[in-house]
Order: sequence, then structure tokens, then C-alpha cells
Amino acid sequence: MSQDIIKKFQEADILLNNNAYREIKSNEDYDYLINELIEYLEENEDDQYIITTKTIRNYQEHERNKIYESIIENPETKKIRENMDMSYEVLLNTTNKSYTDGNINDLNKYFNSRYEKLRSIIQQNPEFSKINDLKTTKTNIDNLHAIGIVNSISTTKNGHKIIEIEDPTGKNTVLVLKDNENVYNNTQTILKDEVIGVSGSSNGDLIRADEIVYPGIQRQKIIDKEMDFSIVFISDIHIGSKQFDEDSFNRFIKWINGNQGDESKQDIANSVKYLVIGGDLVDGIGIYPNQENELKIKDIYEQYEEAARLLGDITDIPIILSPGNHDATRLAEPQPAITEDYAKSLCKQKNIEMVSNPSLVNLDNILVEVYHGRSFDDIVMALNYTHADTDKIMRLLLEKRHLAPIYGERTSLASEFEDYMVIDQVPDVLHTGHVHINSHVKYKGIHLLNSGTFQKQTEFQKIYNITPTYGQVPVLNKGTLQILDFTDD
Ligand code: D5M
Ligand code: FE
Ligand code: ZN
Repeated sequence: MSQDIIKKFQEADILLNNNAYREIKSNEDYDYLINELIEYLEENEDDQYIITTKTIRNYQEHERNKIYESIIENPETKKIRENMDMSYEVLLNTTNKSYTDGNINDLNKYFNSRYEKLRSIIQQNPEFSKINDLKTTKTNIDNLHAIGIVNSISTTKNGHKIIEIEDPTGKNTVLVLKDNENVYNNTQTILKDEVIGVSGSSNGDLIRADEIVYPGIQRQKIIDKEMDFSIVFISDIHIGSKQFDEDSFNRFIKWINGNQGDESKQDIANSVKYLVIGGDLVDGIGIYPNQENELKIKDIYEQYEEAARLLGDITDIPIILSPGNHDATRLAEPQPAITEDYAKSLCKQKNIEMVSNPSLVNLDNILVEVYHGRSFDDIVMALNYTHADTDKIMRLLLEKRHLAPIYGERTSLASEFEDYMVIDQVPDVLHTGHVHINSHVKYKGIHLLNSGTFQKQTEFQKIYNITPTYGQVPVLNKGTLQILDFTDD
């Protein structure tokens, strides 16, 4: 018998039989097990002084129960939730609205829809209530107003901006002089394929701009809607990845079930009515080169089974689940909801509502728009931003009233008959993910938030210098945003 094992037990006045000895010795981390067993005996079976394999079984059962009790919903929390009205309404779910087979007419229809929707928003501005068709702007006009999709943006050798715009009737070129500072500055964030309004004068060749306008949003009239409950936002959990931080995620599940954190954290848990998941629930397969080296679960079905096992512990609050670019659904946006083809158990879970990306839900009078955020990669490239500029990007998108303006770059957009990426209805909360970095800003009365991740830094992210903020969960707690940390007990 190995002397150090015997000695440890002797010091605690405990004997052990041969079978128990063998079992303990075969354990990889037997030092840890010995300490645990001694502690268990002292606390639970203090009249016992010989350890047998039966004692080890009792100890294991005891540990399992302990874990189970800390994961399943706290009875008090359950009681509180029984008295809550958790009704909600899905206002936009594009899942069954996809018709495109990708032909060129569909592309025309798609851009027409984008143009018409955004034109009518711009025309809410009285200055643009009457507009000139672009085909009529090739003559001398002193005071014209036009609305067009941006075909291209370039800078002349003297530093002036040239923007080609197009409407259903024709095209024209817009010149913005660099000395015209106000207008010029406003063109710094123009993106290809977005819809803008231009006022100015035409000399027959081109339009000289006096003003450029975006569709824009009004400041919300009710700045703080009444809200006596909480909504939890997470995304980018990446189940199946070696870097998925399961410890933090388990703490999170314990918390939402009323079993983790100090009193104030538990109070917040007891006020939670909804959980929104903004995509990248699993890590997927073959998403980027050499991803398989970073996968712990290399089968997509098993990744979703594991997700179902983890989320299955949340039983009494509705979960709104929208996909991301790592999930098993069409990559082109709008992405249809995840289906039971890949995620059978999740789809069976009664409190999970599978929705598209993007989607719009009404959670007890709080309108939440969920968008994973793939288009941020394109905007970062186009405007020379970084992935930490999410606040800025979300403000821009809101003013442009479009979630993914740039067509034909990394974000593949499906040319549907209707452009569902337009922000038709201004939400109370715009929830995004994808960048793996938390952010929150309140802009014109709207909460713009990014829910970070539960994945530690991957090799891919090292190359791009992206430092994730994992295990930090934003909660809209009765109208105020709080970030809860789950990286520590
Ligand atoms: O995205 C994880 C992170 O990696 C997020 O910060 C965006 C960034 N990312 C993802 N794809 C790209 C490309 N193609 N270029 C640059 N940066 C990217 P995830 O979707 O979880 O892999
Ligand atoms: Fe992600
Ligand atoms: Zn993503």
C-alpha cells in the first residue's frame, strides 16, 4: 500500500479496506479525493471509521445531490415565478417568410423593398416630402431633393467626396466639397448600399450637396417605460468549443434558478421574466479554418444536445432563441430559426421560442430587436473601426435604420422580396452579440447592448486581436442595465 494514502487517513483516525484503497489509488487526483472523503466522513458519517467502496458510493451520491440541488430552480424562486405573467409576442420572425431562389429579379425586388421602406422613413422629414426623380436631375435645378441607394463612394484627388446614388428611375453623382464641413463630416460614415437623402443643386452633370440626411430615429417619447421585471441577454455561448467557459455558464444557470450570488444578485434573479439568446449558441463545425482543433464536441447534433442539457435546467422562464453565424441554419441573413433537424431536444423544450435572426419580440411591453451582428465585421472594415466600437456601430445602424447595409461582403444577405433587415419599428432594446465584447449605451432613449460571450479567447481571435469579455451578463433590471459577473463564485 502506498504510504502517503494510508498516512493521510491514519492522521484522521480512519482505516480503509483493500477495495477502497484500490479505487482511491486509481483516481487521477487522489489527493483531492482523500481530502474530500475525510471531510465528508467528518460531516456526515462521523461514527464510521472504516472506508469501504460503499462509503465512496455514498460520498458520490451526496455530491451529485449537492450539484443537482444547486442547479434546479430554488423552490422560492419557483413560487415567485408561478405568480408572474410571462406572456410575450413575436412581432417579426422571418423563418417562414423566405422565398428567394436567388435569381436576379429577386435581387431587384429586394433592393426595391429596401429603397421603398427607407424612402418612406426619410420622407417623414417634411423637407423631403416632395422629391425629384433622379432621371429628371440631369438638368439645371437650383433646389432639389432626392433619395437614393448609395452605389459607390470615392474621394477625388483634391479631397472632395463623390457619391453615386440610384433610385428606381435612374442614377446621378453627388459631389460633397471638403470645405463644406458640416456636410462633409456627415459623409464620413456613409456606407455602400444604404439609402440616403440629398438636397442641393444640379448643374446638369452632377448634384452639389448642401445636405445629406439619413433615415434617422426620433428620440423615444417615453424615456423610461415602466418595467417591474428583468430581462436577461446572452449570446455567443459557443457550446462545443474547448474555450466554452462551462464553469461560468453553470454559475449563470444556478443564478437564474435562484441559487447563486449574494442577496442583491438573487433579488435580480427573482425578478427575471425572460431570457434572450442572440446567436452562436453552439460553436458549429467548419466555421473557420482549423476550427476542429478547438472543438471539444466535434458533432453538430451533439453540440445541440449538450445545449439542450444545459438550457434544460431553466424551466420556468421563456427563452427567446435566435441564431448566429455559428448555428446550424442558412448563413444568409435573415437567418431562419434553428430547427429540429439539428436541435431536436431544444425544439421540444416547451419554454424555448425559436426565432429568426433578426427578429422582434414584445416582452411585456418592452420591444426587443435581436440581431446577432455579423454585419459589424463589414462595418469595421469599411469605416476603419475596431470590434470594440460596437456602441458607435449600433448608433449608426439605428440612424441608418438598417441592420446590415453593405451588400455582398462578409455578411451574405438573402435577396428576399422584402428587406427584413430594415429597422421598420424602433425597439426599446437593440440586442446584439457576435463581437464577444460587452457594451451598453442608451441612445435617444433606446438601450443598445451587446451581450458579450461565454467563450474564452480562440486562436482565431488572437490573430485579430480580439479580447473577449466572457462570463459578463447584461440584465435590464427594472429599466436599468446591470452587468452581472459569473467568472467567480
Ligand atoms: O466571432 C467572434 C469574433 O471574431 C467577433 O469579434 C467577430 C470576429 N470575426 C468573426 N469573423 C470574422 C472575420 N471574418 N473577420 C474578422 N473578424 C471576424 P464568431 O462569429 O463567434 O466567430
Ligand atoms: Fe460568436
Ligand atoms: Zn458570431
